[in-house]
Amino acid sequence: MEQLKERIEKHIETIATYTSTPGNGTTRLTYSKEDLQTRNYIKEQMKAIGLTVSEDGLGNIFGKLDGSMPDAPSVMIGSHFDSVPNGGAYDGPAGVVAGLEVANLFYQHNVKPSYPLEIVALVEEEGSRFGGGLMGSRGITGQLSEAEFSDSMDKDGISPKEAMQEIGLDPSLPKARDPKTMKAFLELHIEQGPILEEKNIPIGVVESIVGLTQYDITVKGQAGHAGTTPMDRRSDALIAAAKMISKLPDLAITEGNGTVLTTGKLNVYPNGANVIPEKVFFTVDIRSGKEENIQHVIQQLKEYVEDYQGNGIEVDIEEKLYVQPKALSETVRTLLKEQSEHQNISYCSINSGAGHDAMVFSDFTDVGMLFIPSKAGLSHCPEEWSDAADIANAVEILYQTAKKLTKAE
Ligand code: HGY
Ligand code: MN
Ligand code: MN
Repeated sequence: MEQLKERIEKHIETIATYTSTPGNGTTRLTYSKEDLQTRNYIKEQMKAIGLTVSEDGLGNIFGKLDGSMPDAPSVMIGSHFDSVPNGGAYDGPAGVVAGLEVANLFYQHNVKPSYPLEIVALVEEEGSRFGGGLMGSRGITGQLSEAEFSDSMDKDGISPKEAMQEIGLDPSLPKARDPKTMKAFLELHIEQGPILEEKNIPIGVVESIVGLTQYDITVKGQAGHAGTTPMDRRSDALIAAAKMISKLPDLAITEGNGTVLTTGKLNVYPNGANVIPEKVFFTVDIRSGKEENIQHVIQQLKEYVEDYQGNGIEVDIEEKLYVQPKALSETVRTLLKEQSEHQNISYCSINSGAGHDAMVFSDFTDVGMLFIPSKAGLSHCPEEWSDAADIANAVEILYQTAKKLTKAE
């Protein structure tokens, strides 16, 4: 086990160096230089353990170990390798590294699967560069529209296609993968919350994942001189936006049932200290375990937007992502629990307040997800940390589970 822990630490430490903000967390935007460094590392690791490596038209990476049944559906294990701005080293990579190490155990022990094993490294789960998110998994499952692929832009007006070409990838929207080619999708992820650490339990078997939606909101007013424009003759986009934003958290609090709402992005144009703001862009992220709670908050958000139209203020609202709450496969959850018991690793059931690629695959194949503890429950920040020994525990459970699912000898 010690050797496995060391391998995991080396993977995580190496991938963590691929950041555009060294010393201030992990910033690895999709199709950036840091993406390319990570992509090359992952492909190199896949080849070293005998996997056949490929990339699809979005740049998702696949490492395949063929089974004795050539056309049988694959057992897939993986996660994403992009990050939020100034995020942590484990959100995403822990799951990719776990997949690599499960495949390494197949390789080291010369395990021959009947069903193929596929290790996957997914792009743009966070949506930090192009907005929305879960882009790689939605592209594989045919839920990414041509418009979203072609028309999305990053903050510099670069599209996913242009960004892919800049790092030598060949962009094309993949055809929806036939669900019959997927037997299961397994993902290890850090919990990103305090529960497992507070309970001192090393493994969480995920039962369900919250539904989530993200909106881009643009408020347009009229730029003007801060000194010569009387207060009663202004259409100040920032004041309108600020009044709206300040009211939004109460929508989630009033909704209850664990509903949460976050405004994470806010840009002011032209952003001059002596200029009345002409335009403000901000995001609204809404999540809940029950779809009706999400829908009710969306409806009130849209009513607010309507309330602020007029007097020279124009508000535009665009839905960037909508994924319903998901319950994960009972069969796979049971398998994961049985394997945890066989390994004498204590576990508990847990629900996910974060969104994951697993929720996208769960409409197309049996999905199982494991969590490991996050130190102080912190994530999406440089302080994010998890113990490689916990990742090693998860690798052992996923390895045994994958052997069963691939009907390995
Ligand atoms: O936002 C999320 O829940 C995930 O980190 N993309
Ligand atoms: Mn993640
Ligand atoms: Mn994340």
